[in-house]
Amino acid sequence: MKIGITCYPTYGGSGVVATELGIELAAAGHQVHFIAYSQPFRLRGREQDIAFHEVSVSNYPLFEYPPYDLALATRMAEVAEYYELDLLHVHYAIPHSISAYLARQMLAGRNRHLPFITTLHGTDITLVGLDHSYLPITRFGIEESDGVTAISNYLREKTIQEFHPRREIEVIPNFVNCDVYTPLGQEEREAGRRRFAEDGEKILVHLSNFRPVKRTADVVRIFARLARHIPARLLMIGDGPDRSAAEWIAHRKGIQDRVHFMGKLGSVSEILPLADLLLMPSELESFGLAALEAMACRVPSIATRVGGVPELIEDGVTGRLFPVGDVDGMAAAAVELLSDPDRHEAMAEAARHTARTRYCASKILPLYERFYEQVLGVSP
Ligand code: GMT
Repeated sequence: MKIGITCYPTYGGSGVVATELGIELAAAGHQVHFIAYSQPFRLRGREQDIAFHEVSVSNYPLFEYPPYDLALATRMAEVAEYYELDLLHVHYAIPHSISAYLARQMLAGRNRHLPFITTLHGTDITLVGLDHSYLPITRFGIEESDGVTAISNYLREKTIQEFHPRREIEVIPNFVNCDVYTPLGQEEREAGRRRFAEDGEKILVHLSNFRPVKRTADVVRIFARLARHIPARLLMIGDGPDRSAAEWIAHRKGIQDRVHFMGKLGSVSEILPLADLLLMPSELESFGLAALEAMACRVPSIATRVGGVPELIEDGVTGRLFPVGDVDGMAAAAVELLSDPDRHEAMAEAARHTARTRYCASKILPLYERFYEQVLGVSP
C-alpha cells in the first residue's frame, strides 16, 4: 500500500507512534509518505524507503494566523495525487482530520477517492476536543473519517461518552519495537550506567514533553524523598514548559547534582535500559507510551492510576499505580521496590514479558494493516 501519514512532528507520544508506525510499515514493504511541517524527530537515521514532504505555510502580511490546516490539506492532496496514495492516516484529530477531509474533497472533484483514517491519541479528545470552540469540529473530523482508531479502551469510551460520534471507533493500542527497545547485556548496561551514576547508585528516569499534564514537579519531589533513603540519580529526558520549574525544585531541594536534565533526545532506546525505574506521575495519560518503552527495556514504572494506564500497567505486577499527586505514596513505593532486588527483578521481567506478548510492533502492525484493508474495502 501507499500510505500518507500526518502527525505532530515535535516531541510527543502521538508523533512517536506515527513515526514508529511509518518505519514498521516501510519495513513490511509499504510505501510511506510523511506529510508535516517538519521531519518527525524520531525519523532520523532510520528513514530508509520513507519519503518526507514538508508543508510550508506562506506568511502573507494579511494573515495574522497563517493557515497551516489549508497548506497541509493542499500538500496532502498533491502528495496523494503525485505518489498515488491509497489512503491517509492522520494522528491527532485537530487539525489533521480536517485537513485530510479537505484533501479528500479536493480530490473527489477530480474523480479520485482518498480515504483517511484518524487515530485519536488523547489530548485531542480530553483537552483540545472538549474545549467548546473545538468540540464541534473535532466531532466532525471523527465522523467524516473513513476509519477511526483510539490507542486505548479508555480513550474509545471517553470519546463515545463526550462526543457521541456516529461512527465506530476501533481500539488499536500503541506498540513498541521490542528489538530496538530491549534490555542490554550486563556488561554494556554497567558501562552505560557509569556515565550517570556511581557503583551502588540507582537510576530513575522520566521521559515526557514537560507539559503541565505530566506533573514534572512531582517527579522531582518523588525523587527528592527517595534520595533521602537511597543513593540514586534521576535522568529527566525531554523538554517543555515545565522544565525550568522542575529545575528550580531540584535546586531548592539541594539535589541538583543528582538530577540530570538531558533535554530532547532523538533516541531514548539507549538510555531507558540503563534505568531501574521510570516515574510517570501524570495528571492524565490515555496510554502512557513512555512506560511501555521502559517496560520493553525491562524497566517497571511508578505511575498514576489514570486514563488508559491501568490497561498497560498491572499494579503490583509490572509497576505500581497511585492516585494523582500522591508523592509520598509513590516515593515510598519506589524506595520499597529498589530495596527489594527479588521483587524488582520479578517486576522488571513481568514488564518486559507484557511488552513482548501484548505490545510488540510485530503484534500491532497487522492490526493496522487489516484496518487499512477494511477501510479500502480490500479483502485480506
Ligand atoms: O501527552 C502529551 O502531552 C502528548 C500526547 C501526544 O499527542 O503526543 O500524548 C498522548 O498520546 C500518546 C501516544 O499515543 C499517549 O501515550 C499519551 O498517553 C497521550 N497523552 C495524554 O493522554 C495526556
